[in-house]
Amino acid sequence: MRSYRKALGGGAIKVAMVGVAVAGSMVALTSPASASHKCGDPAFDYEEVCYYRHKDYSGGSRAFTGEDKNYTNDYYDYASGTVALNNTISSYNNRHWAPYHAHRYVGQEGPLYYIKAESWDSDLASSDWWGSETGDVNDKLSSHTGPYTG
Ligand SMILES: [Ca+2]
Ligand SMILES: [Ca+2]
Repeated sequence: MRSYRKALGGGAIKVAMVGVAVAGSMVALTSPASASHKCGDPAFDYEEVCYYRHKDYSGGSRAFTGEDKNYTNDYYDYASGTVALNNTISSYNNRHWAPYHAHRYVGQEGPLYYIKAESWDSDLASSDWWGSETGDVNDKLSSHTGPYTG
C-alpha cells in the first residue's frame, strides 16, 4: 500500500508539471508583452504610427503597426524605458498610409480620436475627441484599433 501511494504521488507531480509547461507556451503564443516597436524601424517603413510623450515630437517615442488593446505595457524608447504610453501621449506622426482609431481607455473602449492616414499632430492639447466627448486628448490615449486598410 505504501509503495502504491508513492507511485501515485509521483505520477500526479508529472501531470502537474506538464500542465505548467503547456500553460506557459500558450501564454507566449497568444499574449506578447508588447506589440510596439522603436519608431523608424526600416522593417515597418510607412506602416507605423509613432507616438511621443511630449508635444513637438519629443520626450521619447514608440511605434505600432497593428492594433493594441493596452498601452500600459508599451514603453517609450529612453535610456531607462520605464514610462508607459498609457495616458502620457502628447504628439504623434502617422507614417502609415491607413488610419487608426485611438481610444480613451484600455480594451479599445471609450471616446475615439481619429488618426488620419499620413497625418501628424505636434500638440494633442489642441485636438478634440471624435463625436460628442468634450475636452482635449492630451495625455488620455490608452489603446487603439486599426490600421483600417480596407
Ligand atoms: Ca500594448
Ligand atoms: Ca505627455
